[in-house]
Amino acid sequence: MKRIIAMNDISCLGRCSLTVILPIISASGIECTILPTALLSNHTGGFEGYTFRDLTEEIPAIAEQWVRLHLNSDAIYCGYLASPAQAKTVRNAVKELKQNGTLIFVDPVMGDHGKLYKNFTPELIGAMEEMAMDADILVPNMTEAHQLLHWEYREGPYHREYLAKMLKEFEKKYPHARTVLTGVDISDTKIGCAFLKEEKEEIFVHRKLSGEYHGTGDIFASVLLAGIVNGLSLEKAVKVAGEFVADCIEATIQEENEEKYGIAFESCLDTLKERMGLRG
Ligand code: PXL
Repeated sequence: MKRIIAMNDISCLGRCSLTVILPIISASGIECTILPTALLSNHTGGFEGYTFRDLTEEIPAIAEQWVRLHLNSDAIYCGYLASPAQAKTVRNAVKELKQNGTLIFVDPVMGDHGKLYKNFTPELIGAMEEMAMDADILVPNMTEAHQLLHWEYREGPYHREYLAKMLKEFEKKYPHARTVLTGVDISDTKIGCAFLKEEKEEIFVHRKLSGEYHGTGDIFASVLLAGIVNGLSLEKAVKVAGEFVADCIEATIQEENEEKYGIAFESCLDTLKERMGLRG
């Protein structure tokens, strides 16, 4: 069975980070080995307050133990980082655990809708830039993409030329990575993803639904990575991830849950393997 190591926090309430990554990767028929970086009562957006336990100290010990066990992995997935010190520790752990052929997948979680999440200092953003340098696949949303390039934030809708320019800039600044821009506003009714294919920008568009749900980026990224590890092309994996997110949001709207409680992806989990062209 394939294996993905997911280094991310556990936000106990609010459906994001490991509480969505783990079930989605598992439901895609891939073992998900988790390395929790922090424990929070809930995510840092939308709720009044949160508790936080930093698990940075545990990371090197866990990574060393896994090296002793010769743990192999098809991919390592890194996301939310709690502090610059943690970023350094996570980068070291990735270096230790990476083998020939391990895909490094970085979701540079920093903010959304033009705003940074709480706690994101310039130093932490700098640490995220360094992490992005290690990525084979990098999946910033538009808020994060502007940050990573040091561009002033510009709201959508985004035109093809702007996205092409941005992607070319990513190719220059992060030459090692294939960058997929996510959650790209195309129009009032359409949202999509953009990436370069043979030097030309490709834009995948799907329907935009109302609501700004927490954890959307984590769900998209988990399906995308699971699809790639299952052998789908980047194009096909982007399409599967976009459609999955849209279907989950539709299911969520029917439940009339508040946006901070995240996307009700549970009812769609059993469709993942089929979407990825896998049997049973
Ligand atoms: O989904 C991104 C995310 C991950 N982890 C924590 C967060 C957020 C977004 O707010 O607060 C702790």
